Amino acid sequence: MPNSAAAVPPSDTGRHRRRALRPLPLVAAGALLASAVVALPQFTPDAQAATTLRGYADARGTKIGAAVADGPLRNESAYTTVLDREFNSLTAENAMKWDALEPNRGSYDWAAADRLVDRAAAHNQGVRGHTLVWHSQLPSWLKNGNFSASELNTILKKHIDTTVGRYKGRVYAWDVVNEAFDENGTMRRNSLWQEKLGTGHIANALRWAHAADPSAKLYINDYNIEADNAKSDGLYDLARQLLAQGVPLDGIGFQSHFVVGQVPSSMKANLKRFSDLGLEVSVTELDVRIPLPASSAELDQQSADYKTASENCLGVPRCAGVTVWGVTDKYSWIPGTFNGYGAALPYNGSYAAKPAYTGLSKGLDPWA
Ligand code: 9MR
Repeated sequence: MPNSAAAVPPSDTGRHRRRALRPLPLVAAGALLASAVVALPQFTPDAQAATTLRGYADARGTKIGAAVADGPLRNESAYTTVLDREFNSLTAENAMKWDALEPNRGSYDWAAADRLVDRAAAHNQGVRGHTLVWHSQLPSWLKNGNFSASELNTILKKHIDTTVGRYKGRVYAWDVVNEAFDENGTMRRNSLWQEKLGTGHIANALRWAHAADPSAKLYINDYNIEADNAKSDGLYDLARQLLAQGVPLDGIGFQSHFVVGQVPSSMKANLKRFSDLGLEVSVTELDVRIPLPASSAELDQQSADYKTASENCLGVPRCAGVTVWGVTDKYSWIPGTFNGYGAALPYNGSYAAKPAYTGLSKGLDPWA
């Protein structure tokens, strides 16, 4: 995949060195005002650490995450070096999906999911669980099993009990329900769950997940809901209803798979209306695809898009963080799905930081 990105080693810029020194006067002021100040910003003691994405995210008490592919996690040191240095949250790109966990009924394969969770713990990173109820990536025994509604209900409950229970206390947030909505804002009709169990399966899934791990934040996650549009209106109505019924819904995940130059102008206001319901909001799968080959103007626009998208979340009360859907263009899902597009992530295929990296770090920078 062509990658014409300029390498921008984040720790080599004078701008970052300058920023790293700025917290000191605030700390001194904080000491003077100790009794009056309720919440001082949390500054990292290590100025150099603040020049990484995770340094900035730690400093402002938020999460910067990446979706992780199991292959390079196991055997590519350039991949794990970036992961450990730059991110304080990991999402399994595929390893926690149902087809990966239970390929044959009753026979589980936890190896890849455990690897991610163990690795995250060893590197002081949180884990976002992805995902429990989805129409896609279902094992064929389930998809083709022609189960009755009552059987499906039992199967879904067992899946949630087993999976959430296994990682109890080790996954800080779960995408419990993924992509349940149709584009026009009505419930998706081609989902096995919706067809057989009706809309009630969403509340049930959230309740079961809460029972299995009361400390995990429980999310509904979707795409094309970043703008104020019919789909986000539909989700907003559902979220309000669930909250009114006392269903344990904690947050909304805005996937944020964008095309370069097309971050919706209503994104921040849209996230805020969900936050105003008392819900967390998170950007859960951010990437910005470019028609290939990417020009330097497009890479600069992509950088601006990463900054805007992350600021749109972090500028809203109850934003819990931003996750990027991958690390390097080498392993992005984009070229396989959107013909002619790619270059969607902050690192190019050779692990050089692109302008997008700088844009994202500006969006995260608590001192900007
Ligand atoms: O990135 C994932 C890719 O490797 C898988 O082949 C694909 C299968 O559907 O799923 C991708 O991740 C999706 C995520 O789980 C849900 N939102 C859309 C993501 C991109 O398709």
